[in-house]
Amino acid sequence: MTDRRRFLTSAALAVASGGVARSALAALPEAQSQSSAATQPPLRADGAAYNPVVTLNGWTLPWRMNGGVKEFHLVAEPVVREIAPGMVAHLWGYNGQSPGPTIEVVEGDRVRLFVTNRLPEHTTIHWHGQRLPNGMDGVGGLNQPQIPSGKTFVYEFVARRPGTFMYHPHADEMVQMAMGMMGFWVTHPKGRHPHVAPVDRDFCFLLNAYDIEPGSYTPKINTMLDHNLWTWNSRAFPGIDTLNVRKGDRVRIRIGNLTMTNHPIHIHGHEFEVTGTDGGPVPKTMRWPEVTTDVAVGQMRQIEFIADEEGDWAFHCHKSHHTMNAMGHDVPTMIGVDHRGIVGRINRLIPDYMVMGERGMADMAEMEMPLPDNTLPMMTGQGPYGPLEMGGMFTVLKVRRDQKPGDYRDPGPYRQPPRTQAYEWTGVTPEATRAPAAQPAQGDMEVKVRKPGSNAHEHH
Ligand SMILES: [Cu+2]
Repeated sequence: MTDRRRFLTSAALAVASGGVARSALAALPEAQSQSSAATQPPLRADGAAYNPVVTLNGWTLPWRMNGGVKEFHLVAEPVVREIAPGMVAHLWGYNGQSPGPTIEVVEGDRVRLFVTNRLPEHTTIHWHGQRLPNGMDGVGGLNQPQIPSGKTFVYEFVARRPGTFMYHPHADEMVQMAMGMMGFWVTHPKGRHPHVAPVDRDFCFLLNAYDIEPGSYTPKINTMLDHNLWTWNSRAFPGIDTLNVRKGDRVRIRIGNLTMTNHPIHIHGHEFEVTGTDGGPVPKTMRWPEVTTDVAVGQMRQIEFIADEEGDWAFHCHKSHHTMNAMGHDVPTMIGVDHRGIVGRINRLIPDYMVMGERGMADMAEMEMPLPDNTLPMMTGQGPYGPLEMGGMFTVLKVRRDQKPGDYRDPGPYRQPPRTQAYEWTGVTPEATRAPAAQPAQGDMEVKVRKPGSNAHEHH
């Protein structure tokens, strides 16, 4: 499926021995590519003093050393990305994926990045948050000419500041970012840093969003806010991998937002501190506990906590529309509407009319609803106790006593110890005080019927 093992081997060799022929070093570094959307294990370089990051549903780009310079090769190109099982999107990205691979270096490293443009139009790369020479900042037209289709440009600078950064085009930005072009950059501190703690697990992902009509494959690039796919690293629940950690681990999660709205990221069962932004590490005296942090547009938030509560803990964006997939929008509220008797009459006009949401929307998650090709159900995912009724920006932090250090595999569902789970009350239920029931409107009734993928029909 992938040539990653070979890439890792050749990268490791290059890192270990510098054992690449002088003539080869005069050429471009091999452009390595990844075809799997599964989380790849961390890229451990020989002799590196840092604990490498793990990119959720992504990977880290191997490099080669050339005369003391770390060389990377990014290729901007059209890619096919699986958003979740059952749906693929035609996006633009880097080296086979959207987002592109994570670039991981150490403070003080001199970095040379070859950027080859295989898109049908020009592009550039802006290195969001970095201190660098003005001509390396990547704003097309302002700092450099755009990189034409088919050409390769070289960026070179020293990673001066430790921290978490992003990269993305600064050329036809609305289109290229709506198509999925973005990636992460992590600069580890050189030696011990007063505001950067060593951690046991270090995860990163980008918030992104797409508007892809059910049944189609390419995002609508002009959508500003009303996206129907809210994704982490171009994956929607249940396609987002879980964050698997050992009980007692210090966990760092780096979250960058390159969507066009803010995302309040929320964790269950633990409190965290924001230990860094794209402006750098936050001094310890300036941190406070949170369970939700808003990641505004163009921001990065780095959160840290001790994972000391065993279990399967939800981890998600707190905007409820962002934990839903396509088809959840534009549905009228039906709570309290009694459809009995009406469905039969409507069915004579519209044979496949279906009642949606007269008791709430939870039925949607269980319903065997026919979907158009290449789309995801609005509420989905199965847990050990039933449907999760989630989508979009949702995953699970799995904390386990017996997860081995460095093991990122999914340990499966958590089994609660006896008498530690909510249970049904089977004793006597006292009569509760109730508000008077709302009276349904009498007389004429207006019913609005909508089918997925069709225009609204109104019947009176
Ligand atoms: Cu959100």
